[in-house]
Amino acid sequence: MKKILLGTFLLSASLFAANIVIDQKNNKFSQAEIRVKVGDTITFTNSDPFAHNAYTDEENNEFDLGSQKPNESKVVHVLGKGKFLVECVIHPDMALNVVVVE
Ligand SMILES: [Cu+2]
Repeated sequence: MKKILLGTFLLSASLFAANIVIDQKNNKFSQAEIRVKVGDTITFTNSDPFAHNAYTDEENNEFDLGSQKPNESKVVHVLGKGKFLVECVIHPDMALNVVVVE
């Protein structure tokens, strides 16, 4: 019985994983800070008519989306707890703080 309950719980947890959409528009990320959970996904969509990028060096969630063309979306999986800064290598003023709450 315990095993069945645990299985149900894990299935429910994955069903509740959220996807947060962040636009890259007017040389900004559409939000300055987001709160997410491990297992959530973040979709970065370039809504500008020129290339953007998104990356972080934070060791638990390291990623680099490379060059994103206009209208291109790329998805990142939140892998670890903590707090990190996402930047655009092309536009150093672009910043998104990500707080992983659990
Ligand atoms: Cu950019």
